[in-house]
Amino acid sequence: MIDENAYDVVVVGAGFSGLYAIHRVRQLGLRVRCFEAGDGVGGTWYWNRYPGARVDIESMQYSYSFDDGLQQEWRWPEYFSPQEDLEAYANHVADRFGLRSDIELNARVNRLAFDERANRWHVSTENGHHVTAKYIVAATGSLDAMNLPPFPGLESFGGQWYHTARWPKEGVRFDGKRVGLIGTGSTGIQATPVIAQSAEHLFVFQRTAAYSLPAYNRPTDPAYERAWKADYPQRRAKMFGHFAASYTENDQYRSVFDYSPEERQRILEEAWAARNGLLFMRTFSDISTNLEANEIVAEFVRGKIRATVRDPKVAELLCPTTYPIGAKRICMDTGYFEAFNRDNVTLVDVRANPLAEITPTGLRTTADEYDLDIIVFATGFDAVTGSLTRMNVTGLGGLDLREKWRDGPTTFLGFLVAGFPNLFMIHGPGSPGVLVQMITGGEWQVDYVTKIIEDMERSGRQRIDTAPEWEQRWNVEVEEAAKRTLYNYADSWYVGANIPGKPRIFMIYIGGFDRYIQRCTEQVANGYEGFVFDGSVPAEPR
Ligand code: N01
Repeated sequence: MIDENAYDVVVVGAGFSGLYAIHRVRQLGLRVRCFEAGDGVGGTWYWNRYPGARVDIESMQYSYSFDDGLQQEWRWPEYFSPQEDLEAYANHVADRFGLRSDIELNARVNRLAFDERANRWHVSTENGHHVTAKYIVAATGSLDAMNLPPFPGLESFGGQWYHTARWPKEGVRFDGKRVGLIGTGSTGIQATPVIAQSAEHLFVFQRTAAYSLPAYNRPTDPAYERAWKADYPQRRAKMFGHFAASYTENDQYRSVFDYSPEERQRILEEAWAARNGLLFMRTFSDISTNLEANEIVAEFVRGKIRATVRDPKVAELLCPTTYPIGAKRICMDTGYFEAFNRDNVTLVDVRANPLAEITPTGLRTTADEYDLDIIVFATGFDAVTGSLTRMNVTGLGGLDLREKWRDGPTTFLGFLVAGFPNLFMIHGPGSPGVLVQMITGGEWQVDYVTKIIEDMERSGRQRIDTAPEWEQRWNVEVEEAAKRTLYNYADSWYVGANIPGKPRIFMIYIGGFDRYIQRCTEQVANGYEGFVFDGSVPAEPR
């Protein structure tokens, strides 16, 4: 008799990687069930529906490549899509490929336990589902577990408060309201100008100023769309061979020091006027690797802030000076700095005067009190590991993933954890994750993992694992790649510095998507070197 609750594969999360994983697993003829915490599909683009939410990579690339019919027929109205267009696209994909019948919505996974005698995972959800599966594909997203710092007094607040990553579907009305926004990362920077348009007054509480570049969003030019669609296969192929999984017309750039100061200024001005944020960061080859080169570009960007913000004191406060440009994810905005020229927007420096408590009527810093009707927390995420550890995962011998990662995450090739067999992570720690264009990166990882599943099913294998020596070796590769850059100079979520007590480890492989593909492919081609099947003895790393 068939056990209705026994699946070959459980996919956790119906974001972009999860949706594609369902599709691929089905193509293998295996039984799949996807559990999704939200009441709709889209993952990041389902949850992050705060005002101004928009992707920072052009949508012609930030989209699936696996089906040419899909990429030819879909139309992106804007160059950088707003959240609602990305959510609509995820829904279209779910319908077009008939994925919904395998997705359980409103089902947050709260327990994953490996049964080593049966070689099966037991999966439970908050709303009472209990199933088993041979394999888990954890497509839980790098930026899913929201970070709400424990501000004292929050429960006493008499107004409304929201976290940007759990924004209500019906939206929030700001007109006539005094609003406090805490956090000036990518999210706060996108939300500020939109909230400012309707709020009676907006107070932006800034702890660290951020580098932000103009998005130059615009309606999609039909000629640009035609060019992409005519050339999609070639461009996608280039993306799969590109260090950032992106397509650029010209990646031939040189050191800052190859140019005279006047030439640099001209190049930067041209790039500022013509290139959107992420491309601007590729103006010179050494921006991310040489502090002196970086400072030249950082100072140029500070000059733009000073030229935009009328009040020199506010402008200076908005100038980031404590870390190199690009060492935190660069932000892209539409009118962020301009918003501080409005009479109804006030910047509050909570580095100098930290937030002390939330009060029944607003918020108190060590210097002042602010009466507020609404507080918006744009305070980010327990990134990369949070969505995995929050699921209560136990592997061989009952080992808890939180315990295993107490001193920082360890993985082999960013997708497998020793002692947690048959559990495949997409965009997991040690993978290129958010440092590459994530839809393409996710597609590649899903293809890789499903190929492994296919191989295992064909050869009758029950269990795939790795060994701590191989994790250590991979961690060294991840660390070495990070050391060649300036990323370690910032207290960012990349290193877990935004969560008190989280071990400081660079959690993302920055050696390049192309290099990552090569490394993953060669380990498999070398007879699955570094992997352990059915409890066999692992090979020693060379
Ligand atoms: O989160 P963040 P985010 N008191 O962690 C502040 C992606 N994304 O949601 O820097 C006061 O970057 C914190 O201050 P500090 C993108 O990858 C993409 O903005 O720690 N302030 C910081 O200012 C991005 O990197 C898009 O000193 C506190 C802010 O909150 C990632 O998501 C759009 C505080 C958090 O910034 C995360 O971005 C949006 C405290 N106790 C997001 N705790 C696009 O595609 C935190 N902060 C464009």
